[in-house]
Amino acid sequence: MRPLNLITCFCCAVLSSAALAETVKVEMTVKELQLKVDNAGHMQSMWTYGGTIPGPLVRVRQGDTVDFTLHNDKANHQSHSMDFHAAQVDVLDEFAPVKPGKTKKFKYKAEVPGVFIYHCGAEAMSEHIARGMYGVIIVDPKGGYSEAFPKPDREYVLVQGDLFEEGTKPKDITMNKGWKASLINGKVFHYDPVHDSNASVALESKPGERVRIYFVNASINESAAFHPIAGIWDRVWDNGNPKNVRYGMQTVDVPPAHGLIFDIVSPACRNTNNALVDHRMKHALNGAVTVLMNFKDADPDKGRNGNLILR
Ligand SMILES: [Cu+2]
Repeated sequence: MRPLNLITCFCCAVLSSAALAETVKVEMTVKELQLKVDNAGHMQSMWTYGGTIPGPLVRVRQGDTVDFTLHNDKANHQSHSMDFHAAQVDVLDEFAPVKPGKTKKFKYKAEVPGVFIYHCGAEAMSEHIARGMYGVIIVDPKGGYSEAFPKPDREYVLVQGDLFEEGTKPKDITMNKGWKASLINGKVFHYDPVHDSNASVALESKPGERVRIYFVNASINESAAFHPIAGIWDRVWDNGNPKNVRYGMQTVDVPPAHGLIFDIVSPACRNTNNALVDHRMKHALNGAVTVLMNFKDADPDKGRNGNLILR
């Protein structure tokens, strides 16, 4: 697979320049494999783009053309597909399923800015998504940053998904039977050392920094009520589009297969912590809590230099 830093590295420069639209090559290989789904290392049979949940972050600028290739590894047992929510194409053509051992290519122009999910649409779609076949594409606005859409100090991607009991039948998954936990970037309580002593990673920033969260809900049936405990969302952009701004929000519902941008600015005068939660308690207390630590010695590399998804 093409190293993803090739896809993500140029965009910081792009936002501040008047660069012409480019063609961005994106290549992914579907892998069906055993994956760690929590911080203790429990494995479960998952299906993935490129071997991780979520799949690789794709980042382009509004107006760019995405030149996409999907390989379905010949070791796989299932047909798979790619549905980019940032694309305006033909569901029966570009998004058609690809058999094991086959490859599919298509191109599209990313014309609408925002944060979009991509996911598998092969039958049964609920099972393919619930097993981890999703990721994020950020389409940065061609107008770049402005007073209305300020440059953040740090950026993180959080994708919430489902975890079902191993072996749950597709028709039960569709009806949410066998649901057992929420995943954040592929793991239960991934960034929450408060609820999970095995968690070793949290989001970090310095006091007073503007932290931008690209939040995508990949749960198959239920919305996520996204709230920053001990904070208030400074601004929220629906679908991540700079035109869709709201100020001073506490809890914002994110429906399945949708994405929003959330900015939070911590008090500049002291160290603080936030818990970024899905305030639906059954989700929060089963995995959907992310700790954001705001302190003077925050890691300068976290949330920067293409390091948006902490693995
Ligand atoms: Cu699939």
